[in-house]
Amino acid sequence: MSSVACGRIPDTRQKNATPWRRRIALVLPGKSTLDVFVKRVLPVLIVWHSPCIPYHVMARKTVADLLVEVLADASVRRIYGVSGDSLNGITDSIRATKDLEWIHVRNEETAAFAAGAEAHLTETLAVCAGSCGPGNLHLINGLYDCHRSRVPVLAIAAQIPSNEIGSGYFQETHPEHLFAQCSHYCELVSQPEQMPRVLEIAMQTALSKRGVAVIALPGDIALRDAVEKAPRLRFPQPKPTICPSDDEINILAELLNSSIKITILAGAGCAGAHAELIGLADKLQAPIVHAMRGKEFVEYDNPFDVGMTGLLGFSSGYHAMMNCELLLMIGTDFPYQQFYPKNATVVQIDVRGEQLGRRCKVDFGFVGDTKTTLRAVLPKLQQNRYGVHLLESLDDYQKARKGLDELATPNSGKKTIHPQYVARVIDQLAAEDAIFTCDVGTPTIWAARYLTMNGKRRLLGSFTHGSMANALPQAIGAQVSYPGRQVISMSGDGGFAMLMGDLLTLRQHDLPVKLIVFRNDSLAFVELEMKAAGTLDFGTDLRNPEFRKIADGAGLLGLRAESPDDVEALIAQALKHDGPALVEVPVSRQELSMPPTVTFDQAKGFSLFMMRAVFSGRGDEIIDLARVNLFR
Ligand SMILES: Cc1cc2nc3c(=O)[nH]c(=O)nc-3n(C[C@H](O)[C@H](O)[C@H](O)COP(=O)(O)OP(=O)(O)OC[C@H]3O[C@@H](n4cnc5c(N)ncnc54)[C@H](O)[C@@H]3O)c2cc1C
Ligand SMILES: Cc1ncc(C[n+]2csc(CCOP(=O)(O)OP(=O)(O)O)c2C)c(N)n1
Ligand SMILES: [Mg+2]
Repeated sequence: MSSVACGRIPDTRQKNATPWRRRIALVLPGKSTLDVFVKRVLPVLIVWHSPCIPYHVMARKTVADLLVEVLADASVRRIYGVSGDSLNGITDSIRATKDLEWIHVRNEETAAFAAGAEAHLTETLAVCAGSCGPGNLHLINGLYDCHRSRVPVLAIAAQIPSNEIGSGYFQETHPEHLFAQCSHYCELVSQPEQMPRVLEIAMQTALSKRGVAVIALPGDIALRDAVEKAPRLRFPQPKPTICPSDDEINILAELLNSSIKITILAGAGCAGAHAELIGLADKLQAPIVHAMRGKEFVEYDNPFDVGMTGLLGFSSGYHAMMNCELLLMIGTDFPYQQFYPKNATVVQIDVRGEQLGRRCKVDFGFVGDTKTTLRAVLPKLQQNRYGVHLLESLDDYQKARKGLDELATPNSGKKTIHPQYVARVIDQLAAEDAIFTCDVGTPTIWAARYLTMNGKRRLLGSFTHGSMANALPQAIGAQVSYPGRQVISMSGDGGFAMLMGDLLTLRQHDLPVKLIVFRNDSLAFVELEMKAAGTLDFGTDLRNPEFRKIADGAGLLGLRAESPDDVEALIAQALKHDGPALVEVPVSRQELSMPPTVTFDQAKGFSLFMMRAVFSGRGDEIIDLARVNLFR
């Protein structure tokens, strides 16, 4: 088979080396006249004479070309990944097109998190890729996050040469098994005839089931001639509305009309239904508690907001749920059973039937999307005239809010920088439409408590999967998707260091992400858990470098706060900086993030910790803990 005959007609006006010319170069190396003729003259002749060349000679399209075309046709704009031999066919096709961008990151885990962030923010399919074996294994943790957060992501897991599968070949793994748990669909493409059908099924599955789909594609198959020549599916993404039946809506209305102390627990499933949610709370005179992933959609412009519940929550959120007669869960999968009321009637609305009753005993479950369901039930509701429960909850909220605000003080003139203050400054200085990401660890607490949402701002974390090191990669995906918006990563020093290599990606792609590193020289969240469990903290110390200098070396603006009085000016400087910037803020390590109620077990844990600490000669730490939290 001649490479010339099969080569795609090169676009000589485009980038230097087309796949076609490179293939010829591989066959005829050297700098001979013939080489010059083949490389420079022949392509031009072929383009000139292309109308005369039979279709099968001029229009060779590889499986990889087709893959790229299908993705571009479905409005995918980029693929995040790290290249590798088994991916060469795909990256080569991307190189030759203007429709798809290759976002080269330093670790495939970053690629998956970044694609997840893009999918979350844009609500469209995002794509990541890894080369065979270790390359795509690195994707897995990020893909778990995407899958569990229900964002549509396609992963391309390149595979070893198809004729070697099953031989224990170099880098051999079995992606169909490896990705099975973190995807709705995972298939090997072993024949060109499967394309683009398998790819399209994968894309459709990721979008309609919301989650991850994976195609495993051996490098040699990617380079084979495509059989089908074009995408098969050309329709806009369906957006069905789902409403409970009329009978069910009547039952729902009756339940709500016959209760007076109602609390709403609203989650991420309330996105796009803000007006309906507020209208409902008004009719029912119901306080609204939000679950963490619902914060960005529920908290803003909300006179019924009483904060979050859970270990990181507000006491007001906790009490509003515990004191109600009827708890109405809407679009939430809030996971912690101990924070649900034991004696209230529980009614749940969720678009997925399988979610009903997953977290607590549910008395009535309704399958419907929030907007459609609330629109259907609202006209059937009577105005609740009993406002006491709402007023009490709002009053509680004000007190809880005040308590938390008092912890976010600058501590001016002193040395200790409180992380709450740093979060408050970020909130105050950030743009109207900033996108925040927060690392798992204490940054999640500070984001939950101190960032103000307004309907335009966005907040991403690894809230469901709970993986460290999410904030920087998600910030990369956010900034790539929205180059004009301010993107701020609230990073822990542990989380940041875990995927720190991708600091380099900010310069590589000129992404003006702002990283605020909460440097407490520890895995502080875990220390807190250890204290609460009554064990001595162990394995949580971090001997950190100066992150500012690392940032500097990576070509970012690197800043470091030395005292509370530096914080505001430095964060402002970073936010104004025209490029990526990192602000390292040494924050106190022993900030307690007290849960809304301290359970007996937790209280016992703390005292046990203190006793053990004294016995082990670490009483100084308790004094430190007390000084930071009790006497400030
Ligand atoms: C360190 C750490 C600590 C945490 N502590 C807390 C805490 O104290 N408090 C807290 O709240 N969270 C906390 N979280 C987050 C927590 O783990 C959950 O991820 C979060 O509570 C879930 O929020 P959600 O219910 O809004 O979102 P999800 O879990 O995503 O649930 C959304 C639900 O809405 C449904 N849905 C989607 N679309 C629609 C629609 N259109 N109509 C109807 N239904 C729809 C989905 O099927 C799903 O059931 C913590 C996370 C971390 C990492
Ligand atoms: C990949 C991964 N490893 C370990 C954990 C357990 N874990 C949860 S929070 C945390 C500490 C995070 O430390 P850091 O980023 O420094 O934040 P801090 O809590 O200190 O502010 C750890 C180790 C995890 N969630 N994910
Ligand atoms: Mg830390």
